[in-house]
Amino acid sequence: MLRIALQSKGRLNEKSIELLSEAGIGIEESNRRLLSKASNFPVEILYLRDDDIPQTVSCGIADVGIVGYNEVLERDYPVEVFQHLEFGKCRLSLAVPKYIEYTGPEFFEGKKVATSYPGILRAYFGRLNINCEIREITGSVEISPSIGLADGIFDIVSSGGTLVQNGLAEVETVMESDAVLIGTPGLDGEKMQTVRTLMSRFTSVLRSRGKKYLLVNVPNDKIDEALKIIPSMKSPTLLPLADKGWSAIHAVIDESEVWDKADRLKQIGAEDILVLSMEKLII
Ligand code: PRT
Ligand code: ZN
Repeated sequence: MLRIALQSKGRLNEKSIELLSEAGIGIEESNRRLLSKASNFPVEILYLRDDDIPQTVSCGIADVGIVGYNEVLERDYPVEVFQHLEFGKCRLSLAVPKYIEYTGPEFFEGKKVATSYPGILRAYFGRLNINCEIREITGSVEISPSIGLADGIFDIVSSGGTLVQNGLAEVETVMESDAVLIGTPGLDGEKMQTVRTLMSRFTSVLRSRGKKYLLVNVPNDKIDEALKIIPSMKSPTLLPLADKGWSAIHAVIDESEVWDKADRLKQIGAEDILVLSMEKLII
């Protein structure tokens, strides 16, 4: 039985459960206690605050966990980073009051910066040889400059709206983050096998996101042109139609390219273009 630590509430909770569910691991809503079993896969779920997940995984109380990469770097416990999961995307940036004429990181020499991520920031300034006083605070970092607590801040940025509302300008991006699957170093063979199955299911789920299944009928003398328009993941499927002289092409394409490819296919004489949602793409 593999024990997975998830954030109990907060930004990563829902998306973590959604990813597990799309990977075929069901957790009933009513079942979400501190520790609960999944219905159809050998895992149990431990719900924790995100701050506690790296340590819990590092010491083996949970075998794996899903947490922001920023927390993994900040806490700095020995854990394996198995997989980036492409949700909870954000960046950790330095920001200063917008009226400041910022010229570069040396601005921070001898200054004070407020943050909840002192470890990552200390390492950054260390790499640049900049002496800056780091003031660790746990919440509302963005108001620190306006109350005279610091000259700048180092915090998570997503849309940038919070910085703008507080009269701050983002000046340096120190790291990019997303949710990651982490694990206890040196998991035994059986647990590692379950982790591999889990990762391969996650990969399938992540790859099928944003993809569509395209079916299109093309005159046979236009197949080569059509195949140039629809490069597929491998070779697209080509099937002869009952109507001689025509074939059907099936392919998986990015959702963002659907309209462009459909327009170009119509221009070369393709007909009956069907675009379907893709349930799963198992690799
Ligand atoms: O209760 P618990 O301790 O478990 O949760 P928490 O309150 O410490 O964390 P939570 O749920 O806020 O965030 C969990 C993780 O989500 C973070 O560690 C990041 O990896 C990721 N994440 C992604 C974010 C954001 N986007 C985000 N926008 N975490 C926080 N924010 C906050 C940020 O702190 C700032 O106040 O949103 C604000 C900025 O957002 P914008 O859109 O205005 O730029
Ligand atoms: Zn937290």
